[in-house]
Amino acid sequence: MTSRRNFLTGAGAIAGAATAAAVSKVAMAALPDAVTQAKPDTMPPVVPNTGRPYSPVVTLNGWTLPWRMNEGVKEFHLVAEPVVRELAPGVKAHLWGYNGQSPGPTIEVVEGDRMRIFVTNRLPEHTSIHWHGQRLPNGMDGVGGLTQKHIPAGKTFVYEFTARRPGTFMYHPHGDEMVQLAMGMMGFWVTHPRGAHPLIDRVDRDFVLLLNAYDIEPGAYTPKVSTMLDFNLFTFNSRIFPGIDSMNVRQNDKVRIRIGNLSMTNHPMHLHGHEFVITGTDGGPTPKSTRWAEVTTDVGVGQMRQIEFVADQEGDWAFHCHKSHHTMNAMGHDVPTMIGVDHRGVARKITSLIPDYMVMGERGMADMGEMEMPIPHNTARMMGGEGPFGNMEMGGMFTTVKVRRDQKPGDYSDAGWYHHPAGTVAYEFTGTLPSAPRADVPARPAPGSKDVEVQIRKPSGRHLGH
Ligand SMILES: [Cu+2]
Repeated sequence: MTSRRNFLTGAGAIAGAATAAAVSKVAMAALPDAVTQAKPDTMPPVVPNTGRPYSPVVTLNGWTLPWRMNEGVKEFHLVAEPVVRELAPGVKAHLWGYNGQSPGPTIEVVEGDRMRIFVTNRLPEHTSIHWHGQRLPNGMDGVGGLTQKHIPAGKTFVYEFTARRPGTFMYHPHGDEMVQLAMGMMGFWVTHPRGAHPLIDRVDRDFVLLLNAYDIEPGAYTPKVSTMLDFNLFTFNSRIFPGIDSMNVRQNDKVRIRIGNLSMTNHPMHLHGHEFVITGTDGGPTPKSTRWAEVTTDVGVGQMRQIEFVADQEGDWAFHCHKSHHTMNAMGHDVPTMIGVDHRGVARKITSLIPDYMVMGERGMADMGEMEMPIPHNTARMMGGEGPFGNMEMGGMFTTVKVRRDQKPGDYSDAGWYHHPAGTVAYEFTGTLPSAPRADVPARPAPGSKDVEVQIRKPSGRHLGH
């Protein structure tokens, strides 16, 4: 058996990894070590020291599963098990995942590799793993009941197939899926090309992230598993901003971001300051003639997308889902629009009865980001993330691509906030304002005016049918 030292490919990258304890001596004779990772940090790329060479990916707030070579076969060991995932500093969730984390570790192989994947089930119920997007023998497809027996609790099954095409893939259970996906069981898979490929460029940075979502009530630790649409925490790799690391790159790096969606809704993913092209979809690399510049691409449920761009503009560029409730997160449902409604009198009366009563939203929701309303323990702030200019009022599917001239090649560390050249930041105008031309609209009544009780009115005349 390969020694543990050899097994930990790129050992520095797996610092903090620990071997799962409860594997029997008999099992140890055949099973590869089940390496687990306790920390939610972004681990550096794992440079392969056995098998075919490739340029490794970096999993945002995640890690890559080591393997051992066994007579030409790459052997991996996934353990499906309950995990505690830190969603953001101070917020933990009791999820199900693989090898200590949700999502599970990223699996990286090379086109043509033969794999043997041991899957041990330490969940309280049966599971299976579907290798989403792969060409493989039907009986290795992982659909419980259809192509294999479910893996009972406590048992280990073996999957064997060859990586037939390069591309971006995912893995997830195919049995009791609504529960097991809602609990966080999923992972990423990258098959690198065997050599130079006409449609796959060499890139300097190759990031991977899964889009997922949870429904965890404020103060609770465990997701609700019967939720169909009303998820309240939208995550990259089971992390919410400001718990999501930035993607740190060197100026003029060619950057690839691989995105997979295993949530229950689509996510229009948007990059600031650069245009990207889609170089890969579920079916592999896209023909060059189909690539056009975008700044947003919708990633549907069950889909994978690869975007690529040259990071030629220095700065801290936002990268986020464009559904605003997915970036702000945990917005309460059924909150009425209060903008423009003066309810100070009402609030005063209610406060005399309920001292903690707060009226929200009168001037927009931005006050929420700074307010010190007591929230239950282990609850994500609705809008958070302190930036160099104040609160970013984000909380979910949001992070940044930090482009720096002096970021070293291969260095993934966070250089801190961008230092803007003098005169390049939006600033306050302090001169005299010319009067702005406006349409002739009636003046708004003063707050408390007797002749108007409800200040929000539907437009009439031109907006028939509203
Ligand atoms: Cu979204």
